[in-house]
Amino acid sequence: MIEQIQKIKNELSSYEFKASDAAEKFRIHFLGSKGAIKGLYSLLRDVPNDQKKECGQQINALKEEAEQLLEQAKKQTSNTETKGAKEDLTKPTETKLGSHHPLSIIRREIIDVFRKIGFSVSEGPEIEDDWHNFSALNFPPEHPARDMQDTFFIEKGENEIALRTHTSSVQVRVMENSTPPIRTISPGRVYRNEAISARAHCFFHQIEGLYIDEGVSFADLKQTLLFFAQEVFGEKTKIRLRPSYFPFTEPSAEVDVSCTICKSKGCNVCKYTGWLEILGCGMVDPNVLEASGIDSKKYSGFAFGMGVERIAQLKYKVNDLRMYSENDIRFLDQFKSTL
Ligand code: 2NM
Repeated sequence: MIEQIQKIKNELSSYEFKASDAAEKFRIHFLGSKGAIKGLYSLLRDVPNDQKKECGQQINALKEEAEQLLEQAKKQTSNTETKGAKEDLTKPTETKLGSHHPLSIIRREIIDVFRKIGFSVSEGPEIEDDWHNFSALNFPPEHPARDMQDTFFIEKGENEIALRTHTSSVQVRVMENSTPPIRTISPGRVYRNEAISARAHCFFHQIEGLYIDEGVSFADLKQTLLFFAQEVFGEKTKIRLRPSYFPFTEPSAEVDVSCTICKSKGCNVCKYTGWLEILGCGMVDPNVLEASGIDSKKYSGFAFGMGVERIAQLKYKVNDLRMYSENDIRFLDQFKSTL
């Protein structure tokens, strides 16, 4: 008898609950009306009287142990069952939509405006040689932009390599590799060696435009920029051009749009002038055309360049340039677009 009790005791302690119906299987096996423990009680009849008490106590203890195990097993299966119900794997997941970066939205908008009037998009390397970033663009050897203080150099010496300081370098490549008519805009990131503040950063984004054909005039430039300004800032927008200087254009001009914020009445954004500076432009210097293999007697062209951050600042009233590269979700989340 004792041996039999021990056998079932061992079986009980090594029992493994496997499937979800394991508790019921366990109950039938040990505690059922034809189960192992019930069987022990019927054997108790044949046990000699002086051992009956001892055996009975042991069987009772065994039964109690089995009942406890059963309770535990039941709890566990019901736990996993309710857990399973909570995590319905067929339930659609919650999708939180991201948003486009404000600079991407503005870039796309500007590209779309120029696409309407026949401009293509050209891109080029951010790491440039001296020729494409400076020499071909009529920068004299001693020009301050070539200084370490303004440009990030990667290699100095015979063949200087630097991070491009403007996307005009892309347009030199376009001029070298194609024949007019050329109508292209070059969006991209550019680098300047500046201390980072609200108003300056060591990189920013430009979109430069180039139009070369026979008989392209300054009037074509003005009309193109007026179209651009009215598409981006509204049809009532006016532009004005002020004389300026760039190495690669002659004549050169700075372009202002009528203040979109105060409608030219005067506010702190336009510093009470009624005008906002948005880009630089000019007629491509014949030296630049010739350097890229374009006959400057036959062809003329205009070019312009603008900062994407500047346009975004005016459209979104973001006054700290650092916002654009901090990746703060609270900032980025505000620009929802179907771009
Ligand atoms: C500007 C202002 C004026 C410009 C010049 C050229 C090129 F390649 F044709 F020479 N591309 N972009 C240009 C002209 C850029 O940015 C303020």
